[in-house]
Amino acid sequence: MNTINTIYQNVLDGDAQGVEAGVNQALQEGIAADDILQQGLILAMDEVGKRFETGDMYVPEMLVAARAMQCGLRILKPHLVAGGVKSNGRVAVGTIKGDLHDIGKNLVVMMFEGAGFEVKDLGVDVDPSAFVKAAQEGTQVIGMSALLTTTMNNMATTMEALKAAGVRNQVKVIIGGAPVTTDFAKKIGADAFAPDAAGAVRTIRELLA
Ligand code: B1M
Repeated sequence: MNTINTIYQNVLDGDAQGVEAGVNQALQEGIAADDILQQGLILAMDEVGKRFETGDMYVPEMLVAARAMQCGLRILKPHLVAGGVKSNGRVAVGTIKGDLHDIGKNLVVMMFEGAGFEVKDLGVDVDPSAFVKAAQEGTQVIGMSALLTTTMNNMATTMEALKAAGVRNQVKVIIGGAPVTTDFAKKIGADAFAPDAAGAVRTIRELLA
């Protein structure tokens, strides 16, 4: 089994130490950090999702797999974040109210930092008022992440809160997460949707240009 496959398998098994060892070994072998991320860690989480859907995996195993993935991400972070020196803009990112999924949001935060943005990570289960506060404090871009069809509508609630507070026109809003689409972004009046973390960086550069 090659090192990427070992990492993939260790995420599925929830073997955090195995994932750390695999990621370190892959880096030593000169495998690009982005390949380790996409082909090892992210692919494994996709498989975890599929197994959850078919009832072959349950929430506790999903959580253990997610923790193992996060251990790998921590090692990859300095390799993905290519030392941005000057700030390209101020961004506040959070997972929407009611939603605790943070792996994708953390990746987006990392990529923004790597692209030289000053990032305020608002965490998970973020109340609309916290996004409003970030806008009032001068952030230029609000980033919202949602992984659940039951929570994505809280993005619309947050858009309303930004409007009600009179700060909607001071910020650009970008949204993402598995159930979110360009059409949904248009529907709720967000400025953009990005399908992944790299796309999110490209998109906010365009929005701020
Ligand atoms: Co949950 N979960 N989960 N879960 N979980 C999903 C999302 C699900 C699709 C699984 C499934 O059924 N196949 C399903 C949602 C179904 C639906 O809504 N239609 C689901 C469910 C049902 C649930 C619970 C309700 C389960 C339960 O309790 N019965 C529960 C909800 C808890 C809550 O949030 N209130 C729950 C809980 C959990 C865990 C806690 C166990 C764990 C999360 C741990 C954590 O995040 N710290 C977990 C996990 C791990 C998953 C899956 C397996 C993996 C998610 C993930 O991290 N993917 C997931 C299935 C799946 O997605 N395949 C699933 C990897 C990550 C890199 O991808 O987050 O999509 P993602 O981010 C991507 C893009 O979407 C994008 O960039 C990233 C990649 O570059 N992106 C953005 C994300 N945010 C962005 C923001 C942007 C731009 C791009 O701009 C700001």
